[in-house]
This record gives sequence, structure tokens and C-alpha cells, in this order.
Amino acid sequence: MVDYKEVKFFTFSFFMFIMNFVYILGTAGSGKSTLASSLLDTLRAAELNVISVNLDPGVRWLPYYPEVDIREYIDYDKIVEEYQLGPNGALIVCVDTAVNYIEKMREEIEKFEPDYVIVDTPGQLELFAYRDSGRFITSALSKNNFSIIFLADAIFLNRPSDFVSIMLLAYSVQARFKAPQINCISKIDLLSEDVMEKALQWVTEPLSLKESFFSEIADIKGEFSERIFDILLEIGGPGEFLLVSSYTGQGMTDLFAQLQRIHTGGIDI
Ligand SMILES: Nc1nc2c(ncn2[C@@H]2O[C@H](COP(=O)(O)OP(=O)(O)O)[C@@H](O)[C@H]2O)c(=O)[nH]1
Ligand SMILES: [Mg+2]
Repeated sequence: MVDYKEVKFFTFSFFMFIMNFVYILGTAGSGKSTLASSLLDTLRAAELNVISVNLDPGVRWLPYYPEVDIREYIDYDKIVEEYQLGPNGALIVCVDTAVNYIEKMREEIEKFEPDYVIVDTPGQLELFAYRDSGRFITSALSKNNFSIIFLADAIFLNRPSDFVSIMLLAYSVQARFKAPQINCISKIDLLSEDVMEKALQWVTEPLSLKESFFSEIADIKGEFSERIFDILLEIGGPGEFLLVSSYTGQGMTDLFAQLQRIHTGGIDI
């Protein structure tokens, strides 16, 4: 016989605890922590209950106050000393060690009952995206309810081949995590009007990149980029890119709308 009291309780608790995790990943110095801060402001302005989690054990200063912080569990300086490691080696040990604290961090997060959890990841993309511990932490902490914001610096908009290399990186992150992903180019406030105009064309109409290849010095690398671009198009497209600036707030409304679409509207990945 069905125990309706139990069913009711289950449904109630199910609705109580839908926490949407958003991991911000990207190239070193692309502005992940700054975007985390700006996104927190945007979501809070929309009256959502949002908290932040810092997963960068080596960071000295953050532009936001994280409610949950890996540095409370792991002492980067102590690991450098104890294992006699350089910065990269120590960060690898930190991220691998973080696996042991995921349950505790999850408990801390649950106490806030947030709608959204914005997770800032270590400076170096490869540390998190290309190690098994990073992937494990991502799914275990969020219990598989997560999306990814992939962030790359506006400097990659200088040449079409640079932009293709970022598309490839975005695709490789997508292939690693197999989660809904929003690709963003950061710091667009630094772009000149000319570059901004070209960038807008590239992101809204990826095929326009093909024409730009001709204007780049024809060499073997240019040809290589063009072929990679063709393959990306063939296998379903390089994906959309949003142009954002955490300083001016450009693109933040679009980013928010995409997040809401993924987490509350439901989209196929
Ligand atoms: N001009 C500009 N600079 C930014 C923007 N976002 C971040 N930065 C700067 O880029 C640097 C790296 O930012 P940070 O958030 O620490 O990057 P992370 O290593 O990816 O977390 C800092 O000096 C930031 O002030 C932006 O939207 N515009
Ligand atoms: Mg950072």
C-alpha cells in the first residue's frame, strides 16, 4: 500500500532542494572570479537566493565574499611546504585533496537552500577541466544538476585563427563535462569599435569567419584553423558565444536569460 504521508513528504522535500549549480571555467585570468561577482549581483537583483563557492585553493583575494570556500578546508601554503612543491604541483595536490571535502561542502551549501550556486574554479583551466578529480568534484558537489559557463579573454578576438582555437577549447570542455554550456568572451569593454563590430558578426553569424580567414596571412596554420572550423560546423557547430563585460554589465542580461532557460526552462544538451 502506498504511504501517502511519505509521498507528500518526498515531493515537498524534492521541491525544497532544487539547487542549480553554475561552474565558471575558463582560461587563466579570463575574469572568472570577476564574472562570479557580477553574476551574483545580477541574480540577486532578480531576487533569487544565490550563494557562491570558491574552489580555487590558491587565490589570495576575491572580488566577492564566498559563502563556502575550499580554503577553509585546504591550506595551499602548507601543501607547498609539506610536499616541497611548486605552484602548479601544489594546486594539483589541492584539487585532488578537495575530493575528500565535497560531502562537507555540500552540507554547508544545503543550509542556505539556494536557487543558484555560483562556483568559481581554479585559475588554470586544465587543473580542473582535464583532471578526473575536477570532473568528479563538479558532479558530486552538484549531484549532477549543473551547467557550465566557459569564459575566454577578449584577446582571442584579434584574429580568426585565435577565435577558432577558443572554439576548439570550448568544445573540448563540453566534451569533458557533457553538460549544458554557455560560452562567453569576457572583457569586451576593452575592445575597439572595429574589433567589437567584427566580433559581433563572428558570434552571431559564425560563417562570416570563413571570409575573415582569407584576410589573415595565408599560411599552414591559417589553413589548419579553417579546417578545424569546418569540422566544428559539421559536428553541430562551435556553439554560440556571448560577449560580456563584468565591468560595464554588457551581455549580463543575455547570460542570465540563458541560465534561466537551462535551469528552469529545460533545454536539450
Ligand atoms: N577590463 C576588464 N577587466 C576585467 C574584466 N573582468 C575581469 N577583469 C580583470 O582581469 C583580471 C583577472 O580577473 P579574474 O577575475 O581574477 O580572473 P580569473 O583568474 O579568471 O578568476 C583582473 O585584473 C580583473 O580586474 C572585465 O569585464 N573587463
Ligand atoms: Mg579566479
